[in-house]
Amino acid sequence: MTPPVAINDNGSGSVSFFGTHTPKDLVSPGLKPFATTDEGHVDYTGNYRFAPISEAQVSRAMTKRYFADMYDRAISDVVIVGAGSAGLSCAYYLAKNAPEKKITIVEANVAPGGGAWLGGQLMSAMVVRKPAHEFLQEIGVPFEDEGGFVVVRHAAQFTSTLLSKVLAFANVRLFNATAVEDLIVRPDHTGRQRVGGVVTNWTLVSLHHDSQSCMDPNTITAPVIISATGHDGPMGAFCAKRLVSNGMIEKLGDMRCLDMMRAEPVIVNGTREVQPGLIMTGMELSEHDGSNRMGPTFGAMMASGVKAAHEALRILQS
Ligand code: 48N
Repeated sequence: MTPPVAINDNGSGSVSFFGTHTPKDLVSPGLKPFATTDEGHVDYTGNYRFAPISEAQVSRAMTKRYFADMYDRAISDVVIVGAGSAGLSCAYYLAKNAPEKKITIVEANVAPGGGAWLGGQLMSAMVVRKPAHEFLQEIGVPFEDEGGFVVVRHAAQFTSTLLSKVLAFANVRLFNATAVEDLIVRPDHTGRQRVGGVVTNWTLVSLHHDSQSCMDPNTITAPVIISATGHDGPMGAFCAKRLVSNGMIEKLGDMRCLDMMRAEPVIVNGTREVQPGLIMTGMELSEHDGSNRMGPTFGAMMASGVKAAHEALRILQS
């Protein structure tokens, strides 16, 4: 890509911008670009102007990057399915501790974050039991200390902070509005069925397979898949359910009733490779194993996500 060059209005009315010449009728001759006053401040008195651009430049800026990412991430090191609190906590720990690994997150919603934008019952405060609050300290989210637990004043502050940290890692790519609609499963060298990747499509396509035929998907292969698809929503517990329909497990354990004290340690300690190549984390695990839900406390999601990252590193290094 042509390196950005300084804006230079050479008086001819044509401004060379990022190495391409913009038609001079787009830039009034003699006007300072970016509406700067003589003192160098931005002029908001009605003279505000943007540097010129063409529609093609915008489309190419988007498509070049998106499809280059799709091409590059067709083979990833780790695919994380679901960008909720467990999936994002996992992505953070993995990206930070394995910067050489290509980590690809696939999130069905347009907005990543899953159930962590709010606390419980659409109330904004987020409760995190100790010692999981150490993850909040790690990513720099302030909280109020209540003794055995802490409270983040608005769950969106946790989710947006974590998202921004995850997306800042150079080895992370996020494909949101993109659904995993199947798994890639094939025999490994021992003949055992191994999960070796995911099958994806834009979510709007995945939700409309019944209205159109032959909307074939895309694939991403990777030695490790981490499923964090939660327990609810239009595609909740997707991979757990697919293991059943693919005959790899007999049936779902089905999430049990709420028991806050018991649920969180069970989810964290139970985070593991549930099938060769497939690690499960967060609330999807309660559907797979038949363990209790914990309700509106989120420490187990963070700790389970971090444990899933440890499991992934173990597999990648074995
Ligand atoms: O937030 P969730 O749903 O899942 P977790 O496990 O990260 O966090 C769960 C947590 O929010 C709770 O449920 C709390 C603790 N409550 C417990 C309780 O007892 O009620 O995130 C899952 C993400 C969502 O963003 C989905 O859109 C996404 O996964 N997703 C998918 N993305 C891509 N492909 C799919 N097939 C898919 N299915 C779900």
